[in-house]
Amino acid sequence: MTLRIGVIGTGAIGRDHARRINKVLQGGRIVALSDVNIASCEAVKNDIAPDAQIFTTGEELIASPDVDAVLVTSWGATHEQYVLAAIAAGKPCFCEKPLATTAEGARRIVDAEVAFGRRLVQVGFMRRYDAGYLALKKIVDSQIGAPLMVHAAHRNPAVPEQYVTPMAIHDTLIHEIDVLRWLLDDDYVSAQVVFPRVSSHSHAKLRDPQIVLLETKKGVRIDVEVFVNCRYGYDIQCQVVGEEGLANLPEPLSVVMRKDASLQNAILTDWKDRFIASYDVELQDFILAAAKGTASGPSSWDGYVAAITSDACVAAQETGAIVPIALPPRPILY
Ligand code: NAI
Ligand code: ISE
Repeated sequence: MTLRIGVIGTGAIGRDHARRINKVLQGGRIVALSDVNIASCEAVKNDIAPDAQIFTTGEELIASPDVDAVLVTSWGATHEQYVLAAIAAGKPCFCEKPLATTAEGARRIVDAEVAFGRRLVQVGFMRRYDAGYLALKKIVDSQIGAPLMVHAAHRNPAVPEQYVTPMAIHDTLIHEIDVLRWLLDDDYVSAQVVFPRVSSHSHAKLRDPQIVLLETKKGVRIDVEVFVNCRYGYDIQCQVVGEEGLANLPEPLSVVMRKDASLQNAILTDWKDRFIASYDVELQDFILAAAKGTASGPSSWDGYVAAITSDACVAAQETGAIVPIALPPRPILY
């Protein structure tokens, strides 16, 4: 059986996910598209999904009897309404990060899924599927003793003009928020944000770079540098220091060249290339689970915890204080 998939939001990542479903992965086909910008739907239909029907609204796409499962890849603030509609229709739903832009919104999704009684939602935290992070986790779980500290960095070469200070948390750091709690099998108890000197490549509404300090229940101390105008490339670093040794996230494969009296290897510049294989694996996982009427991988609960942590980090940005993070009890569905 081929899973009939509808995509809501056909911008950068919606288009890329549609491409991988129709041209790379097995078991799924894009049959429906929706976007407030109809021209972007038409472009995806022409280039990638010729047999897709275009719907005026995401809700109509979700309700269509021709759609078995939904990808929500529109702007973050619109995710909640579509994920709730997919749950109400009983259809599996892959939602890009963030699950919702507030913790209250993410909680409404958790409550709706719990009331439905079966997992339907996978959140697009693709790093859990990344070969490098999986290899790092294996070492952290078995080789370096109890983790004590994590030093991480999330660097983008540049960001659009509309990217402002809180986005460093809910658009960018949110990947570390999720992947580090998965890597350490732990939860956060507090957050603090400190600001170094501002880069001259930033602008008035963006304090860049930032250093986010997180503490976990087990007492691990984490520092994450978020630097979104670093210029030199798209660079994701993660080092876990344990009682018996330390482990680094592997660098992406790159040829080392000796030339003109220098030693060089290229650094990627785009998240699409850095995590290309992880996006493939996460969506293949979604298709397999959705064909059975359910979802696996990062859950609504993970999206909710990320939203709570994200809110605490934004409060920490605004106040300069150490902000406590408290999680409600986890429903047994998760
Ligand atoms: P984008 O701006 O390129 O595309 C978003 C699309 O959503 C646009 O075509 C826009 O017209 C459409 N849209 C906005 N409101 C809508 C609505 N109410 N209904 C239907 N369509 C609507 O943005 P991009 O970069 O593709 O990001 C989309 C989502 O994916 C964001 O939540 C972002 O955080 C996430 N993302 C995740 C990445 C990852 O590494 N997992 C990487 C990049 C983005
Ligand atoms: C973007 O939305 C992503 O999710 C990328 O993975 C991240 O590196 C970037 O900072 C975000 O803007």
